[in-house]
Amino acid sequence: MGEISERAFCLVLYPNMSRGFDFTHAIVRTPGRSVVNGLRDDPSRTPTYDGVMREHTSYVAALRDAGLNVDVLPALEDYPDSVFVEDPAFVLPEGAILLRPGAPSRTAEREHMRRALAKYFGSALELGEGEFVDGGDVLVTPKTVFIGLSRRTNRAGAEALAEKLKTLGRGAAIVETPSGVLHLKSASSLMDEETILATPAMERSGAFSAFRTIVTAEGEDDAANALRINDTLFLGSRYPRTQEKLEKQGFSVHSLAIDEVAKLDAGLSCMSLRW
Ligand code: CIR
Repeated sequence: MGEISERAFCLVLYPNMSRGFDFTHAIVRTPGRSVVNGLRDDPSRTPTYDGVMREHTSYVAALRDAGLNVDVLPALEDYPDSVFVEDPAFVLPEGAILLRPGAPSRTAEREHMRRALAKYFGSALELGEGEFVDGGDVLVTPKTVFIGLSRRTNRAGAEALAEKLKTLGRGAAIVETPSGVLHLKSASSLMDEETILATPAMERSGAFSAFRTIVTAEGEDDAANALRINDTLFLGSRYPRTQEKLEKQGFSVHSLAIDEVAKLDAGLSCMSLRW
């Protein structure tokens, strides 16, 4: 069976089964000038507003080139981290779930996201009081949605999200995020249906033992927040040796500058919500 007919066959049998990187839409948010005050582990690393804007503009253009219809929301000056739209919500073609970001300064972002998502999804499911999940801790793969426990995502939140996912027809697995990183997806991303790019610590954790893993090159752990969209694999341009590894495995890599957003502990996945 050819690749296309096999996929069509699977979609008829398992309508919720997707490859995990087939998207038509994305939501992004323009960075505010306040982005320079965004949360970060190392306060001495402050990005410039112009630098973040430049990287964001290239990112939006790249998403459009990858085939997405991109909805650009206006900046929210009161919320420095609101450019990282991946964290307050989680979306699938089947529906949207409003999450509850684990950082108090980001709590209100979810109400703004509720309004933005209503246009596409009507009402969204939502996590309750005390159920904290950042979207950066949620990794979609064809059969399982992985939810990482982290400084931002607690067990109550992960379990509540797993329940909501069940109502959307998706199975979930709750895993530990390696210490020292912000989110599960700071340490892992989906390259294709069966391959995960992972940091050495993530690989050692065994969370993705059912997958083929490609481990980031030495000293390039942050490369693990890559982003596959349709046929394009995006990787931060600061990681030439990981790029070489991926290319040796047959991936064609499109590199994007993320030097400024990296100062805010962010990478490629955090600047969009995709479905
Ligand atoms: C934060 O600490 O919340 C932001 N400075 C970075 C968020 C990155 N989000 C993501 O990777 N999904």
